[in-house]
Amino acid sequence: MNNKKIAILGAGPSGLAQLRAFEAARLNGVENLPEIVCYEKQSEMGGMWNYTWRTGLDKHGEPVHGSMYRYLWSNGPKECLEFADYSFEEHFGEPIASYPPRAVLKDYIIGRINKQNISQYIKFDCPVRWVTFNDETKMFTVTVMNHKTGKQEVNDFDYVVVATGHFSTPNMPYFKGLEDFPNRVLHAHDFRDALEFKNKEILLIGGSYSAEDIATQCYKYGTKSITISYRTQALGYDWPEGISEAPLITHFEDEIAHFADGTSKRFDAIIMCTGYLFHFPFMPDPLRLETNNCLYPENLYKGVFWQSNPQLIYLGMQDQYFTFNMFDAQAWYARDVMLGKIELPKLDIREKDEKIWLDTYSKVQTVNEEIDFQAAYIRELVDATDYPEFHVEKQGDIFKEWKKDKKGGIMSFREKAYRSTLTNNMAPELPQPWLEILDDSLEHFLHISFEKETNSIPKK
Ligand code: FAD
Ligand code: NA7
Repeated sequence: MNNKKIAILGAGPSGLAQLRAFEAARLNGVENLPEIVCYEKQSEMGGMWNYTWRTGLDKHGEPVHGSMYRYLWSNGPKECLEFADYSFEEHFGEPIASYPPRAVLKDYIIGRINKQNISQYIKFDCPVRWVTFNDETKMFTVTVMNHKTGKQEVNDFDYVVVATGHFSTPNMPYFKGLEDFPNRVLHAHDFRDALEFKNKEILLIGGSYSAEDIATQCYKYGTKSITISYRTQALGYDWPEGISEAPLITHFEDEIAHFADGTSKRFDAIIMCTGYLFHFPFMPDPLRLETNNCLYPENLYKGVFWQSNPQLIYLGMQDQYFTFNMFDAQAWYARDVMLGKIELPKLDIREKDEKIWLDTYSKVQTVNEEIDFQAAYIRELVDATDYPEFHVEKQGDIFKEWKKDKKGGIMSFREKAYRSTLTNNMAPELPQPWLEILDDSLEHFLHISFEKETNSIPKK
């Protein structure tokens, strides 16, 4: 051991990336690795991909982290989130379709971790309660509630890696008259099963990924009518009959919603698809990241190191085109800093670097420019470490195709197939139209994916 101690907060894809990065160093013969503890508030790893039927509070009375719903499918091509050190083909034995359901992606995330016995570092059922930094000892003190023992634990660390995600605490706006709306009002965070809304007329408020995904999913499972109310811009897809868009709500009167264009409609339920708050209740003000959902949060050098104290690292805090491979790129870079392989420059240089990125970001206007911006950010990180090459720019091109494919058919874009930038193999097409695949379990997905060619589910 090099006597350094590292606390990783959260065992979702970002926290697991950090654990995997250190494991990769160990397998490459790096000695004197630091002592690592990962605190996870849930009883399982996988973060957001760990589906839960619970809403509100969990079995320990902690806020439920999960925002994912039962029939969720990947909203972007899997070719753009593939781990560079563990391809989908390596995990499943054969190429699979480009848009897998939730359970398939979770299986893939966990597969990389299980192969290497990384879970030994994770302390489950341990929500982090409070973090402080001592300016004299230059150490953090982390207090966690260990629900397994029923006792609080307090430990000191040289580095703290915050990987607790930012799509969990609902942003819940108020609209006049809402308190008198007699039917169900919920946030996307608490949406679980589209069948709850079968034959109902529902209102979705918000104009981004959650709204479009919950709309298409509810349509798939038999919701009678879906109205999407947007604040800034309509999603503008060629919606099937039964889905429509309206400008923002002005007020509610009993069951009736009134919209800014003077129209009105009665609803059985309202789902707020209004995004999430960055919420770090365990962080004191001087260490707490405050940002909105954007591609380059302020006060982070290289998008990860807390400027005024780079012993504090935030992973995965960007809005995300790229996900798993971006978290890996960040984690490998952070690892090399913690191992002393990369030396951080002084504060003024770090701030200049951040300013250059923020200036570039301020000029970004189109979706394609956003994709290029995030790809360039990842490129810089990847080039500084031994994280394997994964052709992030080519993946950016796939994202640009994805945008076009969604415009071409919001109910069918998941039937498109792309080429892996790792294996160079083409994904097979989804064997049935997405709208017809109601069973999205891992078993069913693998069965319909492989039965044509092999008549069997391949061994993992
Ligand atoms: P998370 O996955 O949120 O994990 C954070 C972890 O930290 C959790 O395990 C949580 O329990 C733990 N934690 C939180 N607070 C504490 C605490 N105080 N103490 C200890 N542990 C704590 N991405 C895609 O690539 N494709 C998709 O199709 C996609 N769909 C999505 C759909 C929805 C509805 C949502 C909400 C997100 C979606 N995402 C998708 C983005 C998703 O957030 C990322 O894929 C990924 O899960 C982010 O990883 P993370 O580790 O940063 O955060
Ligand atoms: P996003 O992408 O952060 O979008 C939030 C949306 O909510 C956005 O369209 C906002 O409108 C809208 N919003 C926020 N506040 C309001 C109010 N007060 N009134 C009306 N509309 C509002 O969150 P999502 O949940 O869609 O997606 C987050 C992740 O989950 C994403 O990565 C997916 O993978 C799943 P705006 O455009 O700002 O006017």
